[in-house]
Amino acid sequence: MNEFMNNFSLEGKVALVTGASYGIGFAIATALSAAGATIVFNDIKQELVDKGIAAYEEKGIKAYGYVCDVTNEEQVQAMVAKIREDVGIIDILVNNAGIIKRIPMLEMSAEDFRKVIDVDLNAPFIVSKACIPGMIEKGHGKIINICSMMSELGRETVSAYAAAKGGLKMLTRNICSEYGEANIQCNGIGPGYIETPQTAPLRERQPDGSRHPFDQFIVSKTPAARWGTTEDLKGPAVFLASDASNFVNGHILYVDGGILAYIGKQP
Ligand code: NAP
Ligand code: GCO
Repeated sequence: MNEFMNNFSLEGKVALVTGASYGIGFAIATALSAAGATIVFNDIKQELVDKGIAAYEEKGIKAYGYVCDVTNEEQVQAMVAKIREDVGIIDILVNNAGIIKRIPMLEMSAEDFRKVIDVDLNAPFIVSKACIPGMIEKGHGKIINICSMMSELGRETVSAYAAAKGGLKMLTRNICSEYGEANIQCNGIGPGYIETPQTAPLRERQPDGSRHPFDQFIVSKTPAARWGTTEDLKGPAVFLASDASNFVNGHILYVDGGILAYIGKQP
């Protein structure tokens, strides 16, 4: 690789991607691995961690998997300490783990609202807080928060998710503000609508075999005229995890096919 391209290398770096047994987290982890990083991931269930390890092995990646609920600060602190023992200090953190509950606000319980906020906003705070001391010790660090278009826009039934992802955008900017001096860059990736298990209900074929109305709506609202795939997120993730982005801080990089820039086709 020529000298300039070495800026995108993650050789010798330890990357923790939360909730990365499958989906966006898994794809981002495989990309960071391809750039040279050692991959560490977690999931809530041992069976999913085991499945994840096998899935990484199928791609020729030796990943380190840990059972940890990212909303539980004690578990997170213990996991980060164990990772330091087993693998090393975490250089790159991708706060990917997330849930969504699509419920009209007036039908949503406060408990359900809190659950979404807990995973999608409180957990990135908890995991970042656990990883930053090690990054300070090493003199560098990269934190990538997986935000969303809902960090900018609302829509029916996703009040908790939008509130959490909007908050995650501002947590990203605050970590940037508080730890930029320690050579820690904290940025976000804001995926558009991506084909993963989380959005499967929005793409289900109708009984008559036609496409889901929401599927058609998103394709019409996206200049790229398609849903994103996890492949689309790999390059942006490697960029934000690498030295090539050392002066990019507090930025949310939207990977959305242009949907946020587009008012939509005249009916
Ligand atoms: P996904 O397929 O539902 O995967 C989410 C992952 O997070 C799963 O591995 C899940 O594990 C894990 N997780 C959930 N709660 C957890 C917890 N408390 N502790 C540890 N792990 C936990 O979702 P995805 O589509 O890949 O999305 C990944 C991230 O991208 C999320 O933050 C999501 O909000 C964001 N995003 C997705 C899209 C999209 O269109 N798909 C767009 C923008 C942003 P379990 O299986 O054990 O629950
Ligand atoms: C929804 C979708 C979105 C995507 C993503 C868009 O119900 O609107 O799940 O929220 O997951 O966050 O960026």
